[in-house]
Amino acid sequence: MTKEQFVTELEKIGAIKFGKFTLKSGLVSPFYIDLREITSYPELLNGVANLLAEKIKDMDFDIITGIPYTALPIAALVANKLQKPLIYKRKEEKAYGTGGSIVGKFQKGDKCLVIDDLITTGASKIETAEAYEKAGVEVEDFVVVIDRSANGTEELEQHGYKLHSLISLVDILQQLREQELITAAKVKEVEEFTQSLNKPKKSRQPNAMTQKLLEKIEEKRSNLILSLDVETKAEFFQILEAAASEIVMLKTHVDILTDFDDNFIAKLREYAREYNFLIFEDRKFADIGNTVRKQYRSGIYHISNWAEYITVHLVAGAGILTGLFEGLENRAGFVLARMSSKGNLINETYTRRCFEIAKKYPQWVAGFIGHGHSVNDISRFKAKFPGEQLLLIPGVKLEKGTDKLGQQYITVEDAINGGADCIIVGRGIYQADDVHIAAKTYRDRAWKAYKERE
Ligand code: 5BU
Repeated sequence: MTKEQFVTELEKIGAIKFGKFTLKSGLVSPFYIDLREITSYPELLNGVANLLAEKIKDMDFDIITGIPYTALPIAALVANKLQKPLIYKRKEEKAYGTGGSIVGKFQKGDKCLVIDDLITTGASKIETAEAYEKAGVEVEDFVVVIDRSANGTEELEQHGYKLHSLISLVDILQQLREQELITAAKVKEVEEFTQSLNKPKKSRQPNAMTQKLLEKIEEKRSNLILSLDVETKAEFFQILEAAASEIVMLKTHVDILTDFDDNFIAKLREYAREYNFLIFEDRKFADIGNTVRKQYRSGIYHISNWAEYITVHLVAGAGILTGLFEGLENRAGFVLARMSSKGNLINETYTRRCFEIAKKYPQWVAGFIGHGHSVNDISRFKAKFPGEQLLLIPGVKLEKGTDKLGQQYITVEDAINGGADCIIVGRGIYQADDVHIAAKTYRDRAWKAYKERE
């Protein structure tokens, strides 16, 4: 089977499609490639394994792996054809039994060639390589069946890895165009889409973490932060599964969980990667610098390892920021400049002092948590921010109201029209009968108001 025949067959079985597809990342793509089902077509599977084997046969490696699930059967066949041993890494953490997460025999220092079906960005490949390297396996080369990436090659190169690809998206477009299976307009649309992913992102913000959230908002077209305040992992992931495609960031209160363990964090990060959202632990640090440093970086939760953002009370003074963030990269806080609960003790002087401190430490403050009783009240509050920090507003529901313990809710539209860059919603979503529909409703209403505000 030639590469061209392989592409023709892929198109025939619907593994390459053109249309409008909402990706897990929330982006809408004009094309979709999914090689999962080639296992149902022995000739295709064998054909691609032959093409890959031919491509890599002279490369220098001792063992082969495939990234589960899609690439694993392909890699098994390639390994067999070249008479090389195969290893693989479990996708899920093992709950019991012996041994680590790598299956198969290897020696420390073995050079492993990694096969994958596709590449979009290099991030997950780099993570795989790092996991193998931790176990003593060396990784240098990646081979993918289809390179549909914008800049995966460069990204891998920056980390010292080399990407080889069998077929590129450009090859596919060219061939299908020649066969008149797609229009010239479609080719252009696909090219523009991949180029838009590739655009160098200009930094408009002094704080890289403010910028990071802003970019994610635009990329995912969502300013919804879900506050997932439930007590068991099972419930947590069930709700997350239903809402993940709609949110830009997930807010946790990790200490609410009754069955927290390290697997929770691994799984949470996997979701964050797959569904393209950021992680925010609402820990509300409030002690002296020396203590918060330990609370943040140590203990059972090791929050600084996994939460990109945290919340911070400045009641103890500026030392808390140094204690938390000094020496760390890609971490920032949201300062509680106002709260949503009735009768809270924050007054205007306190809020102003928060802004003054944040002005001195722009590198550690991505934004503020705030609230207000009206659109104007919130707008006036935001106008006093010392820089371009973001405003996140909790206490948001579809209708105004309160709960029995003093929480005060404003509407999605009031929050956004007042200047919220993101809304934080908890019970409005996770207690809904249909979590997905609720999340989508909040997301759509917030996004509409946000775009109309521009
Ligand atoms: P709710 O279920 O939408 O009321 O949850 C709101 C979440 O936001 C919850 O996790 C609170 O701890 C968090 N929150 C808040 O409600 N009000 C505040 O002023 C701050 C945080 Br700060």
